[in-house]
Amino acid sequence: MYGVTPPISTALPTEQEKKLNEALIAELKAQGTFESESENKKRIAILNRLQEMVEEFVRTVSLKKKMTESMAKDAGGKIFTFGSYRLGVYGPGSDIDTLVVAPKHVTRENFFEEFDAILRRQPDLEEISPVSEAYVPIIKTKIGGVPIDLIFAHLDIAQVPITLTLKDKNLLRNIDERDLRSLNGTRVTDEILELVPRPAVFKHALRAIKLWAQRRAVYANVVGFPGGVAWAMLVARVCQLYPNAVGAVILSRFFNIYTKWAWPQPVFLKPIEDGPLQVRVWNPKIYAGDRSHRMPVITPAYPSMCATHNITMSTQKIILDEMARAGKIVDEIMQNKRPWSDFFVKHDFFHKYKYYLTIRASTTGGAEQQSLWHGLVNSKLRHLVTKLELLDTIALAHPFIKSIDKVYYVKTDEDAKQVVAGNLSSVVRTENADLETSAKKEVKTEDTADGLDTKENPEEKLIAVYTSIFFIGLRLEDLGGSKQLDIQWPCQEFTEMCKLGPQYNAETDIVTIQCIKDYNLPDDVFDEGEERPTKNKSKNKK
Ligand code: 3AT
Ligand code: MN
Ligand code: MN
Repeated sequence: MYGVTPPISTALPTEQEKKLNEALIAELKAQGTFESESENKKRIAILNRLQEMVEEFVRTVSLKKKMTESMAKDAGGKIFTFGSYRLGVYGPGSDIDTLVVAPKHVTRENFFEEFDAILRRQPDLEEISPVSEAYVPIIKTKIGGVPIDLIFAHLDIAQVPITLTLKDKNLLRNIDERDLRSLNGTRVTDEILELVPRPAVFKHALRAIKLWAQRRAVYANVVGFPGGVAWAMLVARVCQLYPNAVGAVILSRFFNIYTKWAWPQPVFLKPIEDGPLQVRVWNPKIYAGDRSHRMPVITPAYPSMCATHNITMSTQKIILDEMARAGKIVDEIMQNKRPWSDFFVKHDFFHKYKYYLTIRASTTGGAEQQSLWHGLVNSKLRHLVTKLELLDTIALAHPFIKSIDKVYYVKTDEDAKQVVAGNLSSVVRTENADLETSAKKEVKTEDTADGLDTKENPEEKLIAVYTSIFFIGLRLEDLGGSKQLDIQWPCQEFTEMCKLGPQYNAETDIVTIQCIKDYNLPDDVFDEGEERPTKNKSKNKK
């Protein structure tokens, strides 16, 4: 038996179900979610190289610490993966999330010095950006065209043999919190894969759920929707309940189960385990915070945590509405009345509401600062949502999962102030800002060494103003037109909260909030040829 209850059905798939499943996989391929065989091979080759680099790293550090050559070699070192690569649901744009595990005597400082140096010696290194002070310290790189996230943990053991697994929770003894956090991703994904009856079925179903959730804009842990790990566990639980079903059947059961689920009853993949550490394990009987989780989905590896603690009243409602909608569509697909492509149709967020809050985070501090400032404001959005939910004028506050990121070039400080205030008339040039990579171009290619100074360009004298706009759709309570919408208090609290973040720079950063009507949404949120909301149509909305 897989999971905490017996299966609901052990039925084998019918011919009809097998056909529908093949159609589903064909649609996933047509949608471009799979990677080509040659790209796949490239990832495997890079992982093999990373394993060799880690062995070299551990050996070098060991020798520096006066170990003999043979002891240094036996010290070992091993890479593990987590994230979408480990779960087998990665696509052409995915990174490889990699954990480097080393023995006790190899430290995190060694990782950011010695291992960083080994990476920089790779001839096909394209980008590298170490962030040693992060909550989970990380080196973000790109090697041979493949983005790779590298995190580090050292264990309280003298050797890390290639046969080591991270299953044993006693390995968590005598390590610090950063090690613990770094190990968690791999330990959780490894367990999920062990707890599903047929990993191949799980991967197809999860690939479909992931694409659906992204298209419907309900995939984003930071703003209050399930993230990759939570969606994976939700799919895994359904796989446990239907151990012999194919992916298409898992999907149809998925929506049926979770729209009827008795939330806040938690979703578990196995009973919660106790362990050897003084750390908090999810437990609503003890912790009031855990009792407030609306749709708890609990990670299986010790120490168990809730992967969905960010879900709010509004996002829960949105998730359940989307699930109900998807359930109807999948039912009709299963009856051969519709194609799978209907299931993956894009969201209609920018057509759904009459009022939208636009939250504009700007900086004159450059791309790197905007990357930090954007991240900070983004991480506080769900708090704005919960504050809005408290108002009796607001029925629902719907955060959108993406922002519009631009960089505006202007001539003077005064013009920059205008842009920050939303007046774009003095803008000389506009670009889309790629915050993921623009800050991370710390590369050592041949042309950067002398290239930077030779690029004398009159445009370099312009001032860059980075601006990200976040959106929250508002559904108002029907109060018979008696009450005015007053959102001043939540907005003020929110901006103050943003300014308390350590990433905020009072000299360069600003956040402003506006409430606009749907027909005033910026053009950028609509696809080419997409019909815009108009004043007339707006009247009929709430
Ligand atoms: P992609 O296919 O890479 O887009 P993914 O699910 O692998 O999807 P990520 O690479 O962003 O997504 O994240 C992989 C895991 O890393 C998920 C989560 O456990 C962890 N993670 C990601 N971002 C953070 C973060 N800011 N802080 C802590 N952990 C994170
Ligand atoms: Mn990833
Ligand atoms: Mn990643």
